[in-house]
This record gives sequence, structure tokens and C-alpha cells, in this order.
Amino acid sequence: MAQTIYVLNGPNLNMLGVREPTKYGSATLKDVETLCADTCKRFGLDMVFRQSNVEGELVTLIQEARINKASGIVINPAAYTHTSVAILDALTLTELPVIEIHITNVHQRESFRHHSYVSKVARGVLAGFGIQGYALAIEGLAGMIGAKER
Ligand code: CA2
Repeated sequence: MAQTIYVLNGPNLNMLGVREPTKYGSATLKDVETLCADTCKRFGLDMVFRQSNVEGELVTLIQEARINKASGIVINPAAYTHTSVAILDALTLTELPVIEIHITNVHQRESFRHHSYVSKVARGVLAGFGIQGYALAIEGLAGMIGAKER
């Protein structure tokens, strides 16, 4: 049976391609989903792709990943990266491999974006590769869970 990974997106990422294209690029979240689906297919992985603007909904999705026996999580927690102990706790409780991804290089931005709660639990962190970072994150996770490229 194919392994499943969750790709989770935090607040405002539904605005990708709609606002601030100079910072976040012109691709939409739908384009990101297609990129992730194509990358998962290369590794024979099934994917659940979700976005929420609500912290508690993200916590529930993280718990769902564990309940549904997912093999790992790729997450762009967006602004909750820098604020959410609840998301850190939920990710820790899953005991699943987690890859944190940011479209922009958060370390070149305001100092409040330099700290990440999620990095405390993430096995890998990607920042500044644009939306291509999602594909790189899935490739990295695939390696960690033993999924081979077809
Ligand atoms: O670089 C990233 O991927 C971020 O996670 C994006 C978050 C930001 O709070 C993090 O510090 C870094 C913001 C997501 C908002 O996305 C937008 C997309 C298009 C237009 C406006 C916002």
C-alpha cells in the first residue's frame, strides 16, 4: 500500500499569486498543490494537501495525519511558525517526520520571523527556494521514509 504524506499550509497562503507577487511569486496555492502532487507521484506517495487560516484547524489536521497513519508531514505554518506552541505540541505528539518549508528566506526578513517554534521538532527546514521548496521538502521527506523515485 502507498504511503501518505500531509502537506499543510497556514494562514494567508490562500492569497498566493493574488497579492505581493514580488515577495511570494506569481504561483497560486493551486499551482503549489499541483507541484506537490507531481512530486509525490514521482515517489509513489499519496498526498493530502490542506490550507487553513485557523490555528486550531491546523492542530486538528496534524492530529488527523497521525490517526490516518500518514508517514510524514510537510508544513508551511506561515505566521504561526513564529507564534504557535500549539502547532509545535501537535507536531511533537504525532512523532512523525516533519519538514518545515518557507517560500521566502525568513532570515533576511524582520527579526520576529527569525524564530520558529516548528524548527524545534522539524527534521529539516527549507527557506528561500520559492514554491520549489515544497518539491525539495517532499524529496527530502521521501528519502527519510524510504520512498524511492519511480
Ligand atoms: O515565506 C513563507 O513561506 C512564510 O511562511 C510566509 C508567511 C510569513 O508569515 C512567514 O514569516 C514566512 C506569510 C504567508 C502569507 O502569504 C501571502 C501570500 C501572498 C500574499 C500575501 C501573503
